Amino acid sequence: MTTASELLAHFGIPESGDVAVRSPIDGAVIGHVAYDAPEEIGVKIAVAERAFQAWRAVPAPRRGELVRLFGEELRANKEKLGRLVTLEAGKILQEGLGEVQEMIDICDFAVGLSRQLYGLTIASERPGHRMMETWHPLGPVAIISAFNFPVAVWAWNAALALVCGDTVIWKPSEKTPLTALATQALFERAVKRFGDAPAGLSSVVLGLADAGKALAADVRIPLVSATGSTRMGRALGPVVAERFGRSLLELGGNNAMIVMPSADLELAVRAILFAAVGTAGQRCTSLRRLLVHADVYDKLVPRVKAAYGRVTIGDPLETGTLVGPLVDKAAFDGMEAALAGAKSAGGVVTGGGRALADQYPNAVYAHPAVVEMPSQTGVMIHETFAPILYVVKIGSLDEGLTLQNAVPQGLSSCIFTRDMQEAERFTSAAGSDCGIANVNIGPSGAEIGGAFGGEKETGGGRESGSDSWRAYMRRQTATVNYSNALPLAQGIKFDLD
Ligand code: UN1
Repeated sequence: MTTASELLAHFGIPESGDVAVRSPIDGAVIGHVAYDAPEEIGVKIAVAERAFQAWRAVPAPRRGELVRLFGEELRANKEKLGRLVTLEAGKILQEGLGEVQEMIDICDFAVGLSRQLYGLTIASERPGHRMMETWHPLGPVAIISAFNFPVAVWAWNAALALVCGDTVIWKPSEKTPLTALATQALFERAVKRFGDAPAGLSSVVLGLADAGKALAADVRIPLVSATGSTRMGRALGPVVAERFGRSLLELGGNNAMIVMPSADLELAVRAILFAAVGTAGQRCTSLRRLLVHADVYDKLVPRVKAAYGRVTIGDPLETGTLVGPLVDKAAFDGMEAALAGAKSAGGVVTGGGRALADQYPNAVYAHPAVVEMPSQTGVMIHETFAPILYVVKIGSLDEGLTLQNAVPQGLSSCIFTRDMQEAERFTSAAGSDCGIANVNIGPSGAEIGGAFGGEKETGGGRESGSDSWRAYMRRQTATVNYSNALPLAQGIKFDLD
């Protein structure tokens, strides 16, 4: 069993600083860090700007080589970094390892991408002219990440940004600074092996909300990519917009599953369990609303409750544990408040409440809760970052779709059905309004190959796969005249005689 201090020593993180970092597993102090003062943040931005001047001139496939080396470091350290994720964020080890795998996958994706940053050539209306679209590096990118995916979401952004020729400045959640420092240490190992990379391609800024705000407000940072709550996005987005910066927001979700009569209920129960209680309900893609057709309601819901009853809650490092701790007491208080609200709206709660309080007096474990609601009201409209699954009975797919879309968030969604027409309707223009729409798969656990993100209060940003890389580059339309004349567009004549 590797301890936190052994892991910190392995990654070369000094145990100094005046801010204690506690593990959500048992509340024990697992390290100390120091927050950056405003002047230090300013220096890091200046260094990132200087590094960008050099990095943008390095051929993209060569930039990809650095990301390839970083992927190698991650492969070699998957177990150790995954364990540190579990210690610091509290997710079970399987999920900690999965998170590092997601980093490795996006590195592989980015290496391939480094030879595919394609632009278009466009037919010019003028003779002897060529028109083209070129994608250029953008500048330093600020990445603000959340506690629940303390390293993978940074990697989605950083791996792409680096092959695109940008530099990155990372402000991790104040709850998870150690995994950020460990990741940065692995990145620096890759830089060393790479040889001639400019200093300061990536840096970590530690601090509270003010540090994020300082990055959001700085004109030297053309893109701010922020993952977290809608509240956080509402505070940061206007700061970036005010200076005409670009923001890429991945905010709250309130993800639903529609279960239709033809569904494979066995599969549905397994998907519900992973999506609703996995990561203790602390994914932005966690399943929060289950919309079940009346024909199968009495078959499915008791099975879901029975499965909940068999879930092992406990130490996330132990094999067999499916539900680890909530990140802190505030998360538990939020869960209690939501359950009280649901009850007063007529909800019938199964589960909920604190677990293992005697064993872990300084940590917070919760029994996942299933809440049968008379209708989709009040608390269900809000995202509560905890393992609460609201269940509502529906009479038709139309009703299910209406309810699914009737929340302010628009991240992920899914349907369980074997009916091809229902599945196609769900993913059609008139179906789910979310950024992610799955058929016979839960709403969480997306692969890196697709664009990740959502609509409405989720913020509209897209990270990770597909053509998300374009957000990290500057588009330039260039027209070259190789003739001896100067024909004007739109046929305009503008001559002296
Ligand atoms: C998040 O919770 O912010 O699809 C990201 C998923 C993961 C990423 C979640 N691949 O659940």
